[in-house]
Amino acid sequence: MLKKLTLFTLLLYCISVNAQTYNPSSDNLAARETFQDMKFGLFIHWGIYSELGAGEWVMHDKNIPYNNYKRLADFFNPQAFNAKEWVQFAKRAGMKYITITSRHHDGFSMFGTKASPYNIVDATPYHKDPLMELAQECQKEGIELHFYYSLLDWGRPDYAFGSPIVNGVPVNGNWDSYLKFMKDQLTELITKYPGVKGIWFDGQWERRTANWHFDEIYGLIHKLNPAILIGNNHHLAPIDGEDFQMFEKDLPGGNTTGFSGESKIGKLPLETCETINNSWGFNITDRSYKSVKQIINYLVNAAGRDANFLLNIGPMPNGKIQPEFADTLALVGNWMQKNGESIYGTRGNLIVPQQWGVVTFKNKMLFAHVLNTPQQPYIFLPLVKAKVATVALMSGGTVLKFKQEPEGVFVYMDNIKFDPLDTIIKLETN
Ligand code: FHN
Repeated sequence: MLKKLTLFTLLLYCISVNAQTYNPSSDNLAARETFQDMKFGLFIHWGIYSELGAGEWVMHDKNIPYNNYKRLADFFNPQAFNAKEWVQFAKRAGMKYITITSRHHDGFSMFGTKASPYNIVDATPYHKDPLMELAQECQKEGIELHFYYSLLDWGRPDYAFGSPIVNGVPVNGNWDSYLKFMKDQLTELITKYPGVKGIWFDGQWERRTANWHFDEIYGLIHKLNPAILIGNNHHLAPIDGEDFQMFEKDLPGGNTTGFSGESKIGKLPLETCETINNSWGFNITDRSYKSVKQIINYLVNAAGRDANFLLNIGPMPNGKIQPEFADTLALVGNWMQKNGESIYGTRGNLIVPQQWGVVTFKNKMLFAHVLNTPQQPYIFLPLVKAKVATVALMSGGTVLKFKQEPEGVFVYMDNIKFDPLDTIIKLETN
């Protein structure tokens, strides 16, 4: 009997260890709301790889040996970097937060760190910490700062890239040493840099079967600052300890790029990231610039699905942002200035995306974003329960005819001049 009881207690213990153990603090829950309100952020991939103008995977793709690649640090000297200009660039575009690579898969730290000499302050002629300048400037200008942090490292011997994994541990290298290194760096990023609000992990997918000790890593972050939002680009459903869920190059629910095959939409705030051309890091031959219309379309579609949009640029190695990006984003910013009411602070997923577009809402106001010409002379919003009082075009205020039925609302679109970017209709409910 005693033996049975002990086994039962052990079983209960195992269940409780594996069950949800993370209880987000009230500050963390408030930070999630703020995060969802912001809707539009700037993703920045910038590192010594930018010098080669061939994207952030260049070391891997061109098979550059680590010791040769490391030479890039000797002449990384971004004299034209100006944190003020980057923050103003984001603000001008209508973005409310910045997520920047603190360390990418090449393992080079773009911040001053005591955990490795392979960092921008100690290993380059620049000798300054751009992330500190950015953090201070973001704080001054009311822009949230999040750090991208790579779990994968192509060069560190303790990571031992390519090592087989047995029983959750890489056979080669020194897993404990690597985990400690990451914890030391994360501690620096969270305690030294003012106003950091989020950590964006990436690279778990390289070692799917390894035990990453996320319970310890997430636990440490939340111990240092319970309000920090943790997200992990593992392309799976969120795991215990995470605060938001991200999607790469696809709207939540989509899988055009093959990243999200196993991803299930969870209950956390959502974010989707996409590139302004086809590259994350600076790519000198990539001219596939997305148009203003494509960017607005993606942003609106993300908001309608209740997700933030994190739009990526890869600044040049001198620290400047190429003019093509600046021109496009200034126009996106103009649009946001005019139409931001229908995006910022709204939530989505009120109704499923329709052929004509999506709906966002805030308090008693619904915003129908007509992105595609409707197939009928009206749009239909299924299952709107609240009583609709007025319906009007957001731009100009023209009042529109509508009919509310138990199955939803019909808004008549006769004689409407459609806006090729987005025709926004405001429905005020009681
Ligand atoms: O390999 C990275 C890639 O370089 C880039 O950082 C993107 C951003 O979402 N994430 C990884 C691919 O999933």
